[in-house]
Amino acid sequence: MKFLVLGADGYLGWATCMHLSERGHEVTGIDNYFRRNAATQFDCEPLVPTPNLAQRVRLWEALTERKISIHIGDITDYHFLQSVFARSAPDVVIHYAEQPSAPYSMLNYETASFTLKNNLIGTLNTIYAIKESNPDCHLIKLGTMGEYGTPDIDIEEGWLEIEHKGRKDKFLFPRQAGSLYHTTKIQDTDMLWFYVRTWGLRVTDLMQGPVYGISTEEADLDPKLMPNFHYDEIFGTVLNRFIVQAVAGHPLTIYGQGGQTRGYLNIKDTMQCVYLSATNPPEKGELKVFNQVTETFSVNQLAEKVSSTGNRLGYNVEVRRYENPRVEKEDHYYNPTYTGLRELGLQPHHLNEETLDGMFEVVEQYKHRINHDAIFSGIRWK
Ligand code: USQ
Repeated sequence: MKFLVLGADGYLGWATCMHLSERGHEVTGIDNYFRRNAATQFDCEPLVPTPNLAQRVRLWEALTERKISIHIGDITDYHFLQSVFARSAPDVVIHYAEQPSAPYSMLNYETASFTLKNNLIGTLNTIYAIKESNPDCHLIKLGTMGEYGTPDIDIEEGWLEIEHKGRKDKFLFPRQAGSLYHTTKIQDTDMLWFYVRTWGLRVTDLMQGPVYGISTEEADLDPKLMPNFHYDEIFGTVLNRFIVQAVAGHPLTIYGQGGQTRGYLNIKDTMQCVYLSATNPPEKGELKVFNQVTETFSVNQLAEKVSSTGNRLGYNVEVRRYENPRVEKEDHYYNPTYTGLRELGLQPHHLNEETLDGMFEVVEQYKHRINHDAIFSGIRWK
């Protein structure tokens, strides 16, 4: 298949490019280096140095004799996006090219407005480019479990059948986000569903939970191919942060009571999920939705796992409760369904001692690069 990966320089985008290329597919990637530039601006570089995309593509080719084509540019520039579609003629587009950070979206007016424009116009442009170049093309869009929020009822996989005054119909499951970033993902889903109904596009919307991990089959070939592992308050996800904090001798930063529960997955499973979605496309005029998580944990449970592994490995891990900078429930019901991808063949990598040990080992190697100032400044929701 011919794949176009939007956001090819990101934590998941680059790993996905290699994963698809390794399986013999033709891969083109686009990135505007937003995250690289923001990391420089906020002095929060990733833990492991990541060469730029052109350098990584050259290294990948030298190691595997497989080519990945790269275009540096912005998908909110429609003419740029159209020109890449014309050259690469994709069968599948994987859309990761969004501002992915909840704290960034809540920093100030400029970052809020950037998040809204970048995420919504990027999605609109992708939809138009597909319609104009090849309406049969399958769009795989990364959404987030955070679209559902933390309702006091079970979370279904995308859809909910409602019976009202004796009649029944199926609707998108109610959504109520906890940040402006998460809100843009809801707006994306609404936009996708509208164009699926109106233009008959094929779309898979992946409701992904926070991802952790640094190792993938392909990235393990060379440290320069590793995903850009962030541990800072803006771009780091909670488990990756906790491991770096444990190694750095910084207290684990539990926000509030730590009862916040989310569905998590290993980056290796993101690769599997995206690939399974690509090989099981929806019909024309169908929106498939999968909840892309493999297990659920509270923040307290993650802190407990990291501190017990860290202490076993000889780190003296302190766990501390910080006043929660976010507005979110700290003690709530959480029971999402996530069977769709399992039914397609997903073999989950659960969060076990071996995975944690592996992450500690990599973080220890790059300990000298940890910037303590980037760990916690308390970006407040209000
Ligand atoms: N948390 C802490 N301490 C920290 C960092 C986070 O207690 O040092 C808590 C947060 O308050 C939250 C939970 O851990 O309750 C998860 O936070 P996170 O920063 O790992 O995840 P989040 O901001 O929700 O966003 C991340 C990704 C985003 C993705 C989302 C999936 O950055 O791109 O969409 O996970 S989900 O959370 O399911 O919406």
